Amino acid sequence: MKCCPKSDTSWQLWKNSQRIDSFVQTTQEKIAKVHHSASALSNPEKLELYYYLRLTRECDNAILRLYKQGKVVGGAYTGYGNEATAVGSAYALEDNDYIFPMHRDLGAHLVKGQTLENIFLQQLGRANSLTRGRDGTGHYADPNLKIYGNVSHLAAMIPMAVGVALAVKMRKENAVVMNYIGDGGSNVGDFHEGLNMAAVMKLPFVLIVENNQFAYSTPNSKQFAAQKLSDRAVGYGIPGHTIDGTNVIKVYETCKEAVDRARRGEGPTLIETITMRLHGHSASDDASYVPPGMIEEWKKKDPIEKLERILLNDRVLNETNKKQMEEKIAAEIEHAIRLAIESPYPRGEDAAEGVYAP
Ligand SMILES: Cc1ncc(C[n+]2csc(CCOP(=O)(O)OP(=O)(O)O)c2C)c(N)n1
Repeated sequence: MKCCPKSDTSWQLWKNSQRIDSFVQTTQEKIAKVHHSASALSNPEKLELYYYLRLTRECDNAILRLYKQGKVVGGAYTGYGNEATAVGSAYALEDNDYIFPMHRDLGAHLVKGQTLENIFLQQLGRANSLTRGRDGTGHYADPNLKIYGNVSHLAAMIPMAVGVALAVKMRKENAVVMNYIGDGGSNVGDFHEGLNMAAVMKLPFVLIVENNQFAYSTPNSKQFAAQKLSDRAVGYGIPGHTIDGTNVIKVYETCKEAVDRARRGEGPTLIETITMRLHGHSASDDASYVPPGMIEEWKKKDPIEKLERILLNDRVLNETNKKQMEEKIAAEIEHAIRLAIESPYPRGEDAAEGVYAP
């Protein structure tokens, strides 16, 4: 979780400027705000989760806007509907833990400490982006933050992430590897090989299966016959959970338990989060294959509105601090986009740089 980030993240800036402590209701809660010590979240931490959910959603909106303006390099993939899974899971991690997110997990990048500047430099394919303009999506690695962005071939990332978990164990690092896969990706052979090895070797590994009902246009019913994807955990001899992936607090609590277990050396956990991909697969997909009414029905469980209702009810959030947060997020995103737009594209003559060994 990021209540005390080491880096000067946008959250820290927002927190400082808005005096988040004034939202803390009681001194007792301040005392309880011990970094990573318990799975029960304090009010400032819940507010922080809300901030990350909103930041993720607004980043996605900005990416879609830039895509429509022809400025995004390649496709645009949002995490609409998956935000609580991405944010709640990454919030359970420490700075020295590793993430291998997939294409719906912008929220996990942000919680892990990725800057908005880097996100937009990457989206706009600029020379000073993490891939030096060679890719426009989350397919990047940032070893400083221990973020290893998704491998395009679905599930190929799982054995890689398990390999890192093996290295962690061999080096006796106090770290956990969290890896994400979709319902579709979970049916690829690498899923079995990776998870089986992690289980047999009791590696510090947590696999999140984001079951958002569709793999591109293929519904769950045409992908697998199991009732729950977490039932597969039995075959590996590890714990498996199926939870509401739109409830960020539930996601955090379940992941925290799994992360703690992995850190104690007790091996991996499989967590299936049930959610819905509220957009098409990418900006060029209108999702017309989704049965009528299904998206509308799931919008009632929007992860952000769900947490917002809780926070308003508990008076952690009010119209004033909500508006302040909205304005701050909008300004931060605008600033990052401006920086990215003013940055140069890579030069043609540098195209082979970093591709071949000297
Ligand atoms: C092995 C493989 N097959 C097909 C693809 C093309 N592809 C990219 S994303 C995607 C859908 C993935 O669905 P899912 O795993 O459920 O994740 P979601 O996009 O729904 O979040 C497909 C088919 C791929 N990248 N890799």
